[in-house]
Amino acid sequence: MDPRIELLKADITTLKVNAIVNAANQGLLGGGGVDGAIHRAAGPGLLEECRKMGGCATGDCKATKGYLLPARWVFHAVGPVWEGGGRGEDGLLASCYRKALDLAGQMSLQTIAFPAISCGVYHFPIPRACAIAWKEIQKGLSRNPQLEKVILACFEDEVYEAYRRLARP
Ligand code: AR6
Repeated sequence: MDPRIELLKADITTLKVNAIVNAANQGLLGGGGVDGAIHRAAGPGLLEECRKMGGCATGDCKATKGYLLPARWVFHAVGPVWEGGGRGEDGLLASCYRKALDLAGQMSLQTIAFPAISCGVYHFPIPRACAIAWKEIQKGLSRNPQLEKVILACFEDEVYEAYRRLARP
């Protein structure tokens, strides 16, 4: 496993990294799950900035400041809703990770943390989502050598175990 990848059982809102990724929706106006937790921890400034963003397409990612979070930036990525796998879900999920990592590269960031995008309310099968994330992170790390750490914040044991299996040599 690339030593720059770290698996953590953690609430992503507590992490002191340059950017945390949010599993947002197209409206970017908050919601439940990790999105709700990020908005609560960041305070009202985040929603105010989000209102000016004009939403975000599925598979894309947009940056805001982190406000009261320990993280300086929030990258709002919109994962696909799982609809059985025949609607381009794999590619759209891969795109979220790719765009977030490349945005970190463009912004010269060193550390970024991801939740398991689409693995909650959007019902993407967890082992499949983790395999896609894993592959995109390896590729993103080789494209962006300034990245020093990518944290996979696992809120659920199932996500942590899926990554552990992928990390095994
Ligand atoms: N830290 C890290 N991971 C978390 C946290 C947390 N504080 N809270 C939940 N998770 P979800 P989605 C995990 O539902 O499936 C929202 O309403 C959670 O256990 O947050 O992409 C948005 O507004 C799961 O593994 O996101 C959208 O409408 C993962 O984060 C919609 O849900 C993602 O679960 C997006 O759905």
